[in-house]
Amino acid sequence: MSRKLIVAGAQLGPIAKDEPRSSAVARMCELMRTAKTRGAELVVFPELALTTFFPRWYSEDRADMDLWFEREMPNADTQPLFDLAKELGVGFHLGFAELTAEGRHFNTAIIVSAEGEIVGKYRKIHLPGHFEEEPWRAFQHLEKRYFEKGDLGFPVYEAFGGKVGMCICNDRRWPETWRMLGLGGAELVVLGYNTPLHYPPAPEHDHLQYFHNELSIQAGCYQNGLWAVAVAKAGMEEGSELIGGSIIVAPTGEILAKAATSGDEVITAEIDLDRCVEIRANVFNFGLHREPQDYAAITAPKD
Ligand code: CDT
Repeated sequence: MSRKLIVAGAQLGPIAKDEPRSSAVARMCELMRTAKTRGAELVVFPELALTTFFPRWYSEDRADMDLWFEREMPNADTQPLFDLAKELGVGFHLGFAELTAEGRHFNTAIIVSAEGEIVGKYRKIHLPGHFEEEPWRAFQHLEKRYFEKGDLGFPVYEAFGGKVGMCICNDRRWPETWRMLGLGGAELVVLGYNTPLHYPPAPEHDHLQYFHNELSIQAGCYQNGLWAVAVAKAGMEEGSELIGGSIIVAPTGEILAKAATSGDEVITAEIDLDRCVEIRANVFNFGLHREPQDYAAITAPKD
């Protein structure tokens, strides 16, 4: 049986601070309809897709930020997306800020089936940025202050006829993320990102933001023999410009589709999950060529 499917990346343009979730969801529903007309079975939305990228603002009392978090999923604001997925028979991946019943805060992503059911969850492990206000920055990046490190590891789920894993934004820069997902058998990795064009600690690298995005994702795909759909929230958002460049990447590392704008845009590609074998049976045959006994430093506790 063929394991080909059409996947879509639904890039979002900026979401204003005062834009209600209902508006963001309406935009996503529109993108999902477009993806469906192109035959997509899975639509990938960005990280923290329901609101503006709120970690750019400091609050001494972190409870002030709870308004950006979802206490339930689905909820009244996101139910239309789940309903449309079911109506169209399209699955999706969505990033959002999660506030649990126990009061824990995570940067979370889910996979939702074509029946509108949540079938997978991931909580971001590599949280970038800083804990305290750093007024010298043009804008803050307070993910370390507002989120707890994810506690689910790097799970891989049976979905869309294959094995699907997730990571979120900064995770994509870490080879350990991809190797954990590859070792877990992932054939497709879906991820969203909010990446400012300006990196305050090393502004001399600003012109490399798109390059580093592609470099990380293409390497992750090739070195683990898997597909990826990586999707931006892009454009000038509350004075901070976020990169676009959403891409669909093959297990060979080749980019098959790429966004051309910094706004709401759908990219699609047909992917064949059986093509993972081209890499996994050859240059990255883990069983034959990996030498984990020589990799101990990778999992040793950090200083
Ligand atoms: N959202 C997110 O993880 N963004 C980071 C920004 C750079 S680190 C401050 C990223 O890795 O793209």
